[in-house]
Amino acid sequence: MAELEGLEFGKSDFVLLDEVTMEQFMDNLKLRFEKGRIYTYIGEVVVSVNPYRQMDIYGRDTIDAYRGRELYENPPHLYAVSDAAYKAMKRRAKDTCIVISGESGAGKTEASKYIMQYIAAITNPSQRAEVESVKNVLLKSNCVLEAFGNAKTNRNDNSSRFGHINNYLLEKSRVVHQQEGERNFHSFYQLLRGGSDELLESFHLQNDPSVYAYTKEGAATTTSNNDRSSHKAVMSALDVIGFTQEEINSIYQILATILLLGNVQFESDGESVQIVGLETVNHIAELTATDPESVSKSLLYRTVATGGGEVIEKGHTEQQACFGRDAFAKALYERLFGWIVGRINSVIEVKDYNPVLHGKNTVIGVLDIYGFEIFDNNSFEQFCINYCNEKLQQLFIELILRQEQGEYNREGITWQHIDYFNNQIIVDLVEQPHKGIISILDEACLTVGNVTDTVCLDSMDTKLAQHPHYTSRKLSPTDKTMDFQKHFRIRHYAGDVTYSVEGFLDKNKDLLFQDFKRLMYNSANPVLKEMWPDGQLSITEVTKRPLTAATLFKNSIVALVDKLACKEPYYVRCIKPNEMKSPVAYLGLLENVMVRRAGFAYRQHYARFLQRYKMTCEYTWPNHLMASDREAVEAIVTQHGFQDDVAYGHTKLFVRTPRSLYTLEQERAALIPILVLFLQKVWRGAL
Ligand code: AD9
Ligand code: MG
Repeated sequence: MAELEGLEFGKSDFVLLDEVTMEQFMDNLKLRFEKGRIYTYIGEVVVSVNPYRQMDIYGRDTIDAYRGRELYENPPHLYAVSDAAYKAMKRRAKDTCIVISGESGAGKTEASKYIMQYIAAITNPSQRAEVESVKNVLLKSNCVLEAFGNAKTNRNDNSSRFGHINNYLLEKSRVVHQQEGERNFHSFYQLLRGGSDELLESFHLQNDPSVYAYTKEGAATTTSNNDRSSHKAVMSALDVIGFTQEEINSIYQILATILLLGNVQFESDGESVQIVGLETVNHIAELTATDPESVSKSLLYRTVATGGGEVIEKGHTEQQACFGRDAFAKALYERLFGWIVGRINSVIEVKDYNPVLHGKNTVIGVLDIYGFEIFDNNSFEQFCINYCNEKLQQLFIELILRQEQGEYNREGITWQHIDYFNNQIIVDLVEQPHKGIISILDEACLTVGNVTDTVCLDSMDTKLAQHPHYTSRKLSPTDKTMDFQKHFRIRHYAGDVTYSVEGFLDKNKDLLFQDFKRLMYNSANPVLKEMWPDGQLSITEVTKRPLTAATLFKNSIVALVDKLACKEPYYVRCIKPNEMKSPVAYLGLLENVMVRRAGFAYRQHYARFLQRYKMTCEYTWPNHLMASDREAVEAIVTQHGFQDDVAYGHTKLFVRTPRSLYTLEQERAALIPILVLFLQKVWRGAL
């Protein structure tokens, strides 16, 4: 069993702080981190600080120490909550979910890997064979999903750019454009740098990312990922997971198609638009098993249904053609990624991505979702990501309160009302029908005519001027950090974020002409065809008002929240060591401590409590003679004089203020060395 922590490591649970202030919280967090303790609890929530170095705390012996134990029996660790989630699932046969949040680079993905590793390791040997194969697929699928869903960003060389539940959350704008210092998804560089000469030649590709419009921005950027060796690992992982050779070929053909598409250029003679250099088009047709004329046509024209039901072809302007090409490239990648996730899911045979299978139907889902993003320049992507976090934060507070309430009810203890900041008002600002930002955006997108980002911003400024969490430049003209033409600001739960409205409308429209969908559906490659089922609709059947990106995103977040709401949640909150303070604020950690302490800070089963503290009371050491454990616990509480600070539940003792418990802990800590000496003497005597 791992050694118990002494007080020199700070308080292992923030609930035990003398006072819930930012100062005390930070002091404790820093002290523990300096002493190499990267994990601390808030009740059952794990707060994790990224150590940025290999820690010797994930080995087999550590796994054994945590297996089947209660939270407080060992120092705080991811393994302890994993075990709690596992036990909850086993005992109550309920789906559980471990939600991991925190900003980019804070360690979410690493944490999710350790959790999966732990659960796989402690699994019942009778299910081993089945689990072994699932585990193998999971480990391999991580490698594949990281190749296709991760990229180098300025915050993290291996940043996950997708939410694990639904591929709407893939940051597909990255396919065609990246910020300075960042890269496209790893998969492109892996193919270009790691693909064999024959393979690249058959794809009409050169082994140089700087040649392709979509990869050249990030080509020079060094990365800790070794693209060449990763390429081999991904190929073999795909094979192990069960992708056929034909499927693997198709995956890489699609990547090649996207790279070539990016290099398609258009020119206009004032009347009509042409493609520059038809060779690339021929190559694209070859790779997608379509014909060059159809490819050209879909790049240059769109089919539209007139009001009278007549179908006509309309030529693009040069700008429209470029826009269409990029939209096509993004959609190709998004569907490819979604299809890969779907295939992996079907191999694991469970509903969600990333779960560790258990029993027949119950699962532990591990949700590693991107955290709040506040950059120098925040765009549509940050707007969506931050809205997602508002929703999760809301669920977090709600569920924690509900869990507390449920526990009090089960134990027959009176519930007291707890006041807390409800961020519903910010969620409403974004998603409310007719009035919210998404609605205003959608309205602008559906308006015919020349609606620009600035026009849309005007409309937002007018409609939301009174909202306490919205700031318009017009109402605060002295604010020099905001540009009149393009900025708006949201006071998020996490803090203020200034968004640039530039590109919002295009990104929200996310318009993909039906012609591209039909082109792909008519491909002779069955894998590609499978990814584009909606290509079979004729133009008159296509709904006139396709859902916008923001609305699709909203729908998938709502579905995600619904899914989480019926699972038993556990939380890991990740923080970066160099900038601890603001995340502590925006993850609502202090609030979390307060909620936890507002009622009863601490609760424990009578038998467990007794086991831990019986040495501190003469009536209970070494054994008690009372009728029940509960009475024995009452004896301990009374002897220490905090009987007014507790409530007795059916099976558990509830302690209101942590101080009472803290006194008990101190006494226990002081007694342990004496006890050890005593036991050593007994032991020697026995020899
Ligand atoms: V992002 O939102 O996907 O951009 P994450 O997922 O939060 O981000 P990630 O898990 O990728 O961050 O961690 C970033 C880096 O921190 C890793 O590549 C490791 O080098 C480092 N890290 C994170 N957690 C640990 C850990 N427990 N031990 C050692 C760690 N290193
Ligand atoms: Mg990640």
